[in-house]
Amino acid sequence: MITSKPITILGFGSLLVASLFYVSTFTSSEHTSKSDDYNHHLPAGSLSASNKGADTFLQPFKGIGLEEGLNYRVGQALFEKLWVFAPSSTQASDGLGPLYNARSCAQCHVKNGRAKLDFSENLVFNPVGLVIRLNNPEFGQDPFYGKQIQPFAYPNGQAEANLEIHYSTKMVPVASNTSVSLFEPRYTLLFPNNHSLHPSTQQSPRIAGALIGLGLIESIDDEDILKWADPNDTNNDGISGRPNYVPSRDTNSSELGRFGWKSGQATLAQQNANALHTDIGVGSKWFPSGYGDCTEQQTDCLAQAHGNTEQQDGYEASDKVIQSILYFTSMTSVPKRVHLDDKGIEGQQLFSDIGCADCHRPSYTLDSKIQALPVNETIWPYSDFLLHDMGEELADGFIEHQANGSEWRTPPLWGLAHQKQVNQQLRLLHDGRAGTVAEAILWHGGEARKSKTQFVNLSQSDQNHLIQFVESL
Ligand code: HEC
Ligand code: HEC
Ligand SMILES: [Ca+2]
Ligand SMILES: [Ca+2]
Ligand SMILES: [Ca+2]
Repeated sequence: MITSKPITILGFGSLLVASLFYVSTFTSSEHTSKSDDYNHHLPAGSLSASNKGADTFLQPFKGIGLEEGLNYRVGQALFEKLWVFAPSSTQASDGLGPLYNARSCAQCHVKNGRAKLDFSENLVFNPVGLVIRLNNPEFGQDPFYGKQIQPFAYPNGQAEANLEIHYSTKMVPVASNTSVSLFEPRYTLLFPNNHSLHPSTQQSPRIAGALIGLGLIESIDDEDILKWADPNDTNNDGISGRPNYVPSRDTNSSELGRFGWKSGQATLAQQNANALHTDIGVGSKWFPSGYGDCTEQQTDCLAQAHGNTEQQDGYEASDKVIQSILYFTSMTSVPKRVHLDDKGIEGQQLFSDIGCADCHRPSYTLDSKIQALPVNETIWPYSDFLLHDMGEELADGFIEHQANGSEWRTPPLWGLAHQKQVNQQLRLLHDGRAGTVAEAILWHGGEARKSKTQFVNLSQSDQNHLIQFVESL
């Protein structure tokens, strides 16, 4: 829930030592011995990309042709393009808003990585790239504010709301007489006009994630994902991955969701078109309105100009634009992992021993095609793409199709090693509240409580090895 909670201090009072012992292990060592054994240093198989510093997440699959490479860069340009308000002389770029969260995809997915949060003390104000989604069980969305809060508006228009995130600290014990501070967010929406949210509107804060390997995720067979589902926990291990079935505008039926923090979207094409419409305010085939997220009650918003033109098939963005962005998001590769020494390999063993791999499923074997590219690879995303109850502390109370208010999709862990060099920050979990892998683990509850407790009970050096492994992915 998004509510205010008092600061809770657990544990050993003044004996607490803050999280100093998590040494970062992003270096690559030259060990040979055991470390040559590990077989999944190529998360996208032979298609894996190399390390390119801040541009590491902006690389197409390795080995594609020259023309494919050019198409990829055309898609990237559209992903980075700054949209402008209609009407404008450049009809190819107008259609922004009227209400919007950002002017380009890349403003939130920074360098194709995760959004960056700017902290000032324990406060974040109007973060670009962290959105507040809205749902209402009766109306499907908030009757006044729609599907999402937009903090930016048309010229002389009013933002829907400003967002303040306050963090309070709580210490949780790990290992004997050591503890880690967790930062608990509290979300406050400040409405400049007299409208508040409908009393039964649910809110969900979500950070923009890294957009790597998405074409590979899309080409995993439904059956392969579903064979890990165990909705009634018939094998009694306390873990009940559930599929989310979500409406598809492409096939007019329900399909297995796999994108978004609650697996709320089944296909990349629809996810992208939805983002263009809701986040930027640009309509296209599946979301044809040029008014973005304006609702019927927002009459000032509906009185603004839209950018539908013949040149764009009668929409703000033509199918060609959508296809080109789709190409870019489908063809982005996953970088190679950083080298693991023997300690890290022990960490890899612990990752399965204490049950992390029960949800963060290591691998899939693909026999498929992405855009015209044949793909026969074993990939290592470390996710089952299913929903899990993660306990009250992570719960947002937000229902998204079959996902309930405490369920989240297991996020893939690939690319985690490179996150920091892409946007100078590591912000983990659905709202970026965790700044280290240890913090992320300590927030795990619900179905993952058992695994978390086993982590806490490991020796300090085993904890470090496990973290070293996760940070190598
Ligand atoms: C205002 C910030 C913002 C903008 C702008 C934005 N996104 Fe996102 N994006 C998000 C958030 C937040 C999520 C997580 C959504 C969810 O959980 O439902 C997301 C999720 C995604 C995903 C799913 C990723 C996954 O791992 O499942 C894709 C693909 C995506 N966005 C593509 C795009 C494209 C393409 C654009 C531009 C047309 C775009 N986004 C613009 C914030 C943004
Ligand atoms: C019951 C399933 C489950 C188990 C077991 C589990 N996780 Fe997770 N993990 C999740 C889910 C779901 C999330 C996303 C939660 C959220 O964003 O609120 C997550 C998030 C994470 C993240 C943050 C990823 C990101 O992109 O932000 C890390 C790191 C992580 N888990 C590591 C681990 C480790 C290490 C273990 C073992 C100690 C573990 N997990 C056990 C389901 C699980
Ligand atoms: Ca528009
Ligand atoms: Ca809105
Ligand atoms: Ca089970």
